[in-house]
Amino acid sequence: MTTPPSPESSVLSPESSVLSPFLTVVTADGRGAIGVVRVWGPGALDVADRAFRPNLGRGLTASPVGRLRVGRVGAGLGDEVVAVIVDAGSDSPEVEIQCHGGPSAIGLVVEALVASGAKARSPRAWLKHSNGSSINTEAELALARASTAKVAEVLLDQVNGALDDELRRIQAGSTDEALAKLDSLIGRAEFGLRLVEGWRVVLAGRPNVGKSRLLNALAGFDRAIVDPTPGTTRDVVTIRAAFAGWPVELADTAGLRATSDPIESEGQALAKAHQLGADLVIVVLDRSEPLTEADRAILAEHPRAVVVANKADLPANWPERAIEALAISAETGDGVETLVEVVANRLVPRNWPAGSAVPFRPAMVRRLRAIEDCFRRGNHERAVRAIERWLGAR
Ligand SMILES: Nc1nc2c(ncn2[C@@H]2O[C@H](COP(=O)(O)OP(=O)(O)OP(=O)(O)O)[C@@H](O)[C@H]2O)c(=O)[nH]1
Ligand SMILES: [Mg+2]
Repeated sequence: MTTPPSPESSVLSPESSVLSPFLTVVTADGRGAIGVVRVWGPGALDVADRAFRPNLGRGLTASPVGRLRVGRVGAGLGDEVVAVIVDAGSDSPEVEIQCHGGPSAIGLVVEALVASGAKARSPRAWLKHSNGSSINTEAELALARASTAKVAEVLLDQVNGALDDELRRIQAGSTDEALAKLDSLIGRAEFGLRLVEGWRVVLAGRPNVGKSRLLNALAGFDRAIVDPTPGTTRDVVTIRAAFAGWPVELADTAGLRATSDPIESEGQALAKAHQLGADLVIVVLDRSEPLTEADRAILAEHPRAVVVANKADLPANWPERAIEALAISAETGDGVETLVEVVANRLVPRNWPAGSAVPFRPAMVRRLRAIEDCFRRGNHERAVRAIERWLGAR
């Protein structure tokens, strides 16, 4: 680490652990058009001032709050940046530096700020300092990584205080009201947790029924190998997709049948493990061939599965009503859209009105259960205090 050029305007040095300001890369990892770095905490203005070389005029600290300044930051030529003082208050001074996106430009800026005396901190730490409750912070972090617009909508509601407000109502109401509200909140947790992690859907069926073809049809591109040879898929092949706007990790698995091939049977063990952990299994049957014992065994294993009768473009080999299944053709795409709808409705059976409180982290669900437990035991006081601590925590 290089020492900053004599900081006359400040007593801070990079080593002063108590007073040194922090820097946080606010934009997500990876490539992007711009990168945003915030410098915050005591001494933030001085540190940013030392790192910033204006194209025109005096140093950054001479600028009023909100005025955009163009200049450079970083060793050598550095990166061309826009810097702006967001808050000049002595309590929480803060500077935003907008540089080019991508790891190398951001790296240059971060290095220069560290050399000027800032310490790198996580986005979580920055959000915690900036305001809001711990729920608000978690929601902003989750929102930054939201994979679909629908997920973002629900998380934005939580950023705007839907869950905090519901907790306040629980705190203010009677024990009975609190218990009813907690019950429905906890009932939304399954949905909330999947918003962040995605739902897991797995294709299952005997070899050659068209699982891989269906995965490709749902993906919209050829991800898995499709071949008339039974036992083609050995590994679990996954794609990320959105079903009616809900994020799904869709997995294709090895076809299930008796086999003496050790690799194939390893693939089948993986397939079974994956199917067990799934939120939903889609059992694929081949309607152009007679139903087999293997088909029936797989159906019996997954009584809650969505069942499809694939290869509907070929002459049928069993009557439509023999089994309750959705006729589709992975080859032509017929019925695939309906399948997507059916799956989405199974994953998210109901829509809560906009602005609903939704817990979306396992720790939140644990907290809700603990609070519910207090109310159940008649310990109203303690439950209210637990909510207070939660809402007060940053
Ligand atoms: N006509 C027709 N053929 C299909 C359809 N779906 C799949 N196939 C064909 O059936 C064969 C097997 O398809 P795959 O998708 O590889 O089957 P799989 O279930 O993944 O098979 P394994 O990986 O061996 O378990 C290929 O030749 C596909 O082209 C369909 O809807 N109609
Ligand atoms: Mg396959």
